[in-house]
This record gives sequence, C-alpha cells and structure tokens, in this order.
Amino acid sequence: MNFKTTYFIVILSISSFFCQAQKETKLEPKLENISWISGTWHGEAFGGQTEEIWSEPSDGSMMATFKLTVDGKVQFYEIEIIREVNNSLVLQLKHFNNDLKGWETKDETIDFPLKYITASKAVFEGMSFEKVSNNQMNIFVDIKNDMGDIETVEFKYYRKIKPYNKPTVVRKSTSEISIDGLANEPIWQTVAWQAIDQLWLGDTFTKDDFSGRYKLTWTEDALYLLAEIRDDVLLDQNKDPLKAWWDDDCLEIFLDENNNGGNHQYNHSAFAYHVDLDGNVVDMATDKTGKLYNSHIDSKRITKGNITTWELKILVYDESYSDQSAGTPVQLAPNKKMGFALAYCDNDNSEHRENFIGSSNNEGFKQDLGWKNASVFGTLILKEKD
Ligand SMILES: [Ca+2]
Ligand SMILES: [Ca+2]
Ligand SMILES: [Ca+2]
Ligand SMILES: [Ca+2]
Repeated sequence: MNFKTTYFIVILSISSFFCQAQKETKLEPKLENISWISGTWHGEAFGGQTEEIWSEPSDGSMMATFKLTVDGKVQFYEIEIIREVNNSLVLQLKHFNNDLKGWETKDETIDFPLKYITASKAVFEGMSFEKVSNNQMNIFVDIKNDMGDIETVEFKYYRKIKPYNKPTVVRKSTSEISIDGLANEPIWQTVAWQAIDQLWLGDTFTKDDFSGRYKLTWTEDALYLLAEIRDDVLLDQNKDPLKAWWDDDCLEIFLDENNNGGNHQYNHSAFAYHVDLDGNVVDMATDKTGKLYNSHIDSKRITKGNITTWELKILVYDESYSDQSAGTPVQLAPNKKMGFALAYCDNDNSEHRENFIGSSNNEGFKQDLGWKNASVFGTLILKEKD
C-alpha cells in the first residue's frame, strides 16, 4: 500500500455532522479550551495501529507526533502542531517516511485553520477532534483517495494509561481446541507453563494449600487458557453465583482487549471474569451489580484428587461492549496486544477467601487494584510462532 499517494489531505466542505455541532456553545479559540487533547492515544486506522502523543499547551502551541504501523512495520510519521495565530488557532503538519525522509518540501506544511471549538469538539477545516470521554476521542480527517474522491477517515482513539511492560508472547493454535478439560491438543503439548505464584492477598500458603500454573493459546475466534490448580479443599459455600463470588474457589481472568489500562470497575474497558467451580462467569456490570457473563467463557474442569485442570475458551470483547446486548467478539490477529492477568481465589474453610494468588508480581496487584484498574495488568502479544 502506498500511503504517500492515498494519504493526501484536502480542505473540504462541511458535513452534516459538523453542522449539528455548530449549534453547541462556542468557546474562545484558545489552546486552554482544547487541552483535553493532551496525552498518549492509541487507535486503529488504515488496517493498522496508530499512536498519537500530544503535549500540554505551553507558550502558544501544542505539539504531537503520530505513527502508523501496519503488520508490525512503520508506514509513516507525522509531526503536528496547533499554534495560536491571529487570535485563532491553526493545526499544521508534515509527513515523514519510516527513515524520517520528508514527504513535503522544505517550506511546505499542510494547514488546517480552526473553524470553531466547543466543550467536546475542536473543528479545523479538514480535521476535527471529538471528545467522547476523558479516555476516548475520535479524530475525523478528510482524505483524498486514489480515485480523487474525498473520504472522511475516523480514528477511534483510547487514552493509553498503562505503563509499558514487556509483552508475553502467546502462540497461535493451528488446530481446533476442544473444551473438554483434556490437554490433548498439540498446542498444549508445545507451549510452556507459566506460574501462578504471587501472593496478592492473605497469608503465605504452602504447596499443599495451593499451587498453580497455566498456558495460553489463541485462534482468530478466542483466547484459550489451560490452568492446573492444586487446592486441598474445593469450596463452593455460596450456591448463588452472584453472592460474594470472590469468596468461593474460583479462577479470576483479567482481560483488557485494547491494552490501554485505566479504570474498569463499572465499565467494560476491561473485564475481571470470575469463573466458579460450576463454570459460572461473573463480573461487575455497568449498573454496579454482579452479572453472569457465561456466554463470554466456555469452560470445563476435571478434578482428580486435589488437582483440577481447567480448559477455557475466552471470547474477547472491546470497550464498546454493552450489558444491554449480546455483542460481537473481536477477531484476533497476529501482533495484537491485550492486557491480561490470571489469579485464583482460594478458600478452604472460611467466611472470606483465604488467599488470592496471581500470575504477575507488580505492586498494583499487591495493593488489590486489579479488580478495578487495568493499568496493573500484564501484557500479552499474539504471534503465529515464537
Ligand atoms: Ca481440550
Ligand atoms: Ca487451599
Ligand atoms: Ca481497555
Ligand atoms: Ca480452596
């Protein structure tokens, strides 16, 4: 794909969307009124991943860098500024190849004069920013395609709150995984175990009380988990799966589809699925009550003595998931990054769980933040092979 020819921005007419927006109260054309654009944003466009990092306003300008990556390769960069000029604002940018050779000539810039600002929009001629929430914005850019037609491309951006951590590679399964609690599939024979050995809550535990390990794999349709848990007593004191679900023995799967981190307590920017001994799947819904998400995870466990093998198929839902509809799972692809952690709530004989043991050893989980803050999750990267 040649982005240099397809990515040619032109100034254009006003769409109906912007006409509606013009009815909102206009704000002064000052940088302080668009400071919500500041931050690190990640999104998808042109069949790849986009990253855009905006500085805070200072001394009359804001600056940004932009990067587009497709299939793990950088397609181009941009340097952008928004500056105050003649009692208004102008957005200016230049494009660069992956070796930083410029697209435009030395004195040439692509300019987008400001049209207007509202509390949630900054509309420039040919490019506009729309604030969806503190952690989500959309950018609309008018682009001339190869046919000479003008298309408005939408960039859906999520604020990156999570600090970088080295991703763990998850290998793809080339054969179907049968959810039967048996690790017969070839992929389960080849990928390595990972430990569940970090004490997040409770007293220290012995090997007989608890030990655990897990493996992951994926296909286009789902993430798959194999967990092997040694637990001396399996306890299911609350038969109602929605009553204190974290106080019975259960696996807890932390999953953040777009790996951006941030608060997920009463929203679906990430999930914290509790899978109980009966296979019920519970997380906090947006109405602040526990809810069954059994359609998201199919599981089977086989217990022999004090060792339980769990095999799970986990459908992956993005931040647009709504508790009011069934939703469509995300199709997985190589190089996709997702936030992930795994834990076991162990209770043998107490009113409340005795231990909470996890797969990751960061301070955030030790401060018991994982159930509400996805920034503490680990990071997975999906690969065809190692
Ligand atoms: Ca199986
Ligand atoms: Ca135990
Ligand atoms: Ca998220
Ligand atoms: Ca137990």
